[in-house]
Amino acid sequence: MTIPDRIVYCEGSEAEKHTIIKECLVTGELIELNQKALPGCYMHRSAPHDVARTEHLTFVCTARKDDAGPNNNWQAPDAAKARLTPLFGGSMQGRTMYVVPFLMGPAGSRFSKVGVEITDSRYVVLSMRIMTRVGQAALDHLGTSDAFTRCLHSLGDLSPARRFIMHFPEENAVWSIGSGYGGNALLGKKCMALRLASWLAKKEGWLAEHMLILGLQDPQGKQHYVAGAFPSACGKTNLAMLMPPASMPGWTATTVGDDIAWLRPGNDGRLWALNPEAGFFGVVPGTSQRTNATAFNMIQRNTIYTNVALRPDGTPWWEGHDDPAPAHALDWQGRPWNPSSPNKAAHPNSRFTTPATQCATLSPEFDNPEGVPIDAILFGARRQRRVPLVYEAGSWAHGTFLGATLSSETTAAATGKVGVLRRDPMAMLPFCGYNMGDYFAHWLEMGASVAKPPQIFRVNWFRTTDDGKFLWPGFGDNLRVLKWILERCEGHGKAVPSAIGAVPTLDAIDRKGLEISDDDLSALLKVDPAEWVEALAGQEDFFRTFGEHLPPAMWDEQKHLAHRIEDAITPHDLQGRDLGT
Ligand code: OXD
Ligand code: MN
Repeated sequence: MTIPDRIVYCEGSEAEKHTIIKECLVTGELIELNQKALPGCYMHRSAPHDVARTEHLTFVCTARKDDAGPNNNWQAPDAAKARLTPLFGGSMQGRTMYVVPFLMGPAGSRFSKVGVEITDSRYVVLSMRIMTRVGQAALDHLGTSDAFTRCLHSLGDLSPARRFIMHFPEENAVWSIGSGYGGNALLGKKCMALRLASWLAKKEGWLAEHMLILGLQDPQGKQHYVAGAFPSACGKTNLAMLMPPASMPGWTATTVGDDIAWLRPGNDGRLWALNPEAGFFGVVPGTSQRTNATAFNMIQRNTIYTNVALRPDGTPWWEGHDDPAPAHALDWQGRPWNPSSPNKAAHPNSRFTTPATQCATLSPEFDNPEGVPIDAILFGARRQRRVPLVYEAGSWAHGTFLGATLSSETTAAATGKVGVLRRDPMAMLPFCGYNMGDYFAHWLEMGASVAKPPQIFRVNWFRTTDDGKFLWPGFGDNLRVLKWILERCEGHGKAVPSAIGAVPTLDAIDRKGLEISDDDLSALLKVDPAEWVEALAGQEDFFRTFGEHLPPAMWDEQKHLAHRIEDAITPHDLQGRDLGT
């Protein structure tokens, strides 16, 4: 169909990598960075309008529209292919087709899945080599089976007018054309490991989630693991590489994953998680020694930078770098830039692609074929108001409800306006490959299928004062919140009930070495029932869009919440009224 000039079957060797890099340097797909300072590092500049996921051009193509749900764009599979076939027709003429077998998950794991991506982008091949296990490992895992995801990708002409990312869950396939951007083009990631995997997971009794996985060893030497769902560009990579503050000695944090978790019931009645990826595709701006030294250090070698600024000495720069803005540089589009230029030097969604093995805090369990047992699940989002720093669900069903009602202020990781509040259940709105009503039901079933499900918490690092200042320092200090969460999982940790869930008492958050006033911490933990009344209406409207697919237990949770809010408001409302008569 695509009529390439040449076909290369990728085996994943170092020699193959060097050949492809050399070709990229000739074609301009890569620019060599200063190899003394940054050995093995290269920069890629994308087409200016191809810098983020394009959700409006992303489709789930199932025979029945209802199976894709109101949360997905839908086309019938035949219609989708009829639309795409002419676009793919001859799309690789004059180009090389790369055939890339890849494995998601560790070799030898019952969790792991094989895909094969056909692509005409060398940048995609090099990125897939970092983000997945490419070559023999995949073929060995597959053996004689034909259970692999068929991934077809072409850059096409890179025009958004002819860009589509179409998923065919019923035939375990994805066709993507017109974009070279990570989430649209590295088909092992969002397309396979989330959208298609979520569909498979529903069928097979597991969960594919947009979650980081973090290991925490407490000062007593006990090992814990938490998984956390946060929308794109809300700090999953920073949390996954959390650096315990000096004032909390004895804690060790290790990184299992920063974006995707596959969770399965274990034989011990717990939920076990692994990271199917082999690398990190992280947001560059804001990454510094100060905010995330682990990430900063891990991107000093063998890293592909996309859409960052270039300094005269051949090193990259971005907003939020430790170094001050350079007097002169080239911006992410290669145009001359200086500090008085009106535009940003690096694109807000500029990215690094780097092997997980370079992460100094990588968990020794990273490659464990069984994954790690999860103690707590976090749902987090960017919310300036209303949502407290942390609260705890009373049950798995309540926790599922907290996930289902998650909303967040939008970021640059997807095209569209930034900073607008949108619903993003379980941070999976752009990634759930089927009807989200059925997905909530599946969550409920998964909780019921394990004897000791993780405890579920909602967190919000982003609450601000009225004049827009963050109330919580975030980063390493998030360990103070995680410490309380782990205490709650162990059956202690002080909390008070509120209308929305259990909230820590002021003295329950470890503040040793942190300067934060009682007033600020109270503001962070405050639950104002009146503010939640408004949230209720929005939740109802949202739930209604799923019709019959929404499990009744979600409506029950919603009603319970409405009652608790009403109860919390009533005495307050009555205060000051003349009740004597
Ligand atoms: C990502 C995203 O790139 O969520 O991980 O957009
Ligand atoms: Mn993501």
